[in-house]
Amino acid sequence: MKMTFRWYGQNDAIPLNYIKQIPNMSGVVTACYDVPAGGVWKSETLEGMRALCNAAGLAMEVIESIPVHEDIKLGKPSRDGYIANYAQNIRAVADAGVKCVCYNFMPVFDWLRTNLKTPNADGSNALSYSHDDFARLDPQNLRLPGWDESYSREQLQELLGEYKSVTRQKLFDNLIYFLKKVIPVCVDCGVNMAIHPDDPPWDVFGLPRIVSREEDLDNIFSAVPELNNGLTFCTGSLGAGRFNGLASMAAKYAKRGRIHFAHLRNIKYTDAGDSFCEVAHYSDCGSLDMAAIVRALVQNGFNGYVRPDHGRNIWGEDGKPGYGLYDRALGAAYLNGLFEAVERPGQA
Ligand SMILES: [Mn+2]
Repeated sequence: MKMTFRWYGQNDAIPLNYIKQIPNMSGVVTACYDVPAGGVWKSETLEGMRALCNAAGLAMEVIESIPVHEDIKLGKPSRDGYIANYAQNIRAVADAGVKCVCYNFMPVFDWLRTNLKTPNADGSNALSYSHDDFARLDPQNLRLPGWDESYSREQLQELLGEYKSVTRQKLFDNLIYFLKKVIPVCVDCGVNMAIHPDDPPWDVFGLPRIVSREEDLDNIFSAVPELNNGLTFCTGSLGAGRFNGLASMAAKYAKRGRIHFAHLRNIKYTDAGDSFCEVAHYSDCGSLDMAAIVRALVQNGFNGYVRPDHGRNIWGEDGKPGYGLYDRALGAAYLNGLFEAVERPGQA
């Protein structure tokens, strides 16, 4: 595997040389954060970012994300122009040495939590999702923690209205329409697309979500069979759905060559339903068997990019929610150990 770390560009409070100091760190996962969804990324910007990373001894081979414009998800006539821009961006990142593009196809909202700083007894804090708190949110007047308020209240209502006619089937068809246009570009320039599962993996506010469970993934891969059409295996996102068997899914999709990128983090179920909190990466801190997941990946041929996903805020750090330095660095060190134990089991 190739261990990587998310880097939010030059505005990131965590400098590249700190990232490089984490053992076994091979590269960063980044994006052109200042270009809105649907826009065109500039080659000069990408080359500048790559030069900074390389000067710090880090590769820039994974992009997270090139965002998909809502018109593509809605299947509006304007989608073809946005898909052309997307294809152009794939070629631009490939020219800058990128091998893997993570993206998602969640309508309107991507990840959702109800608290970004849930206090833990040990003085750390982390993100969490409470079923009851979520049920109290009013979609007519949303104030979501962490959501970047890219839309005004009116724009959001209009967008939610447009989605009223978009069924699960229609959203799926729109994803396949998009993939049938961009995957040939990826084949041509050697880039793997890695769809990120829905987070959490169920419909929200009546909006359909179609990348939540094994059946969804099977449908996406059979509709567009090229191996460049792959997955970001995000354990925290898939794992929030108790219906997902993570080790068996990791084994199945690794064996088929579909996992190009893995987001590894642990969560803990906090009620009998769908509430959870984010915890340290170590298996016993949460509900996911991280060792079994890593074993399933490696033993089935996974050799792609890995990053420690969300960490807690620890040691007094007040980091970007989920993206402080310390706990993600601990996560990377722990994951290095899990991988080394399976990749190099040594002599008996
Ligand atoms: Mn993830």
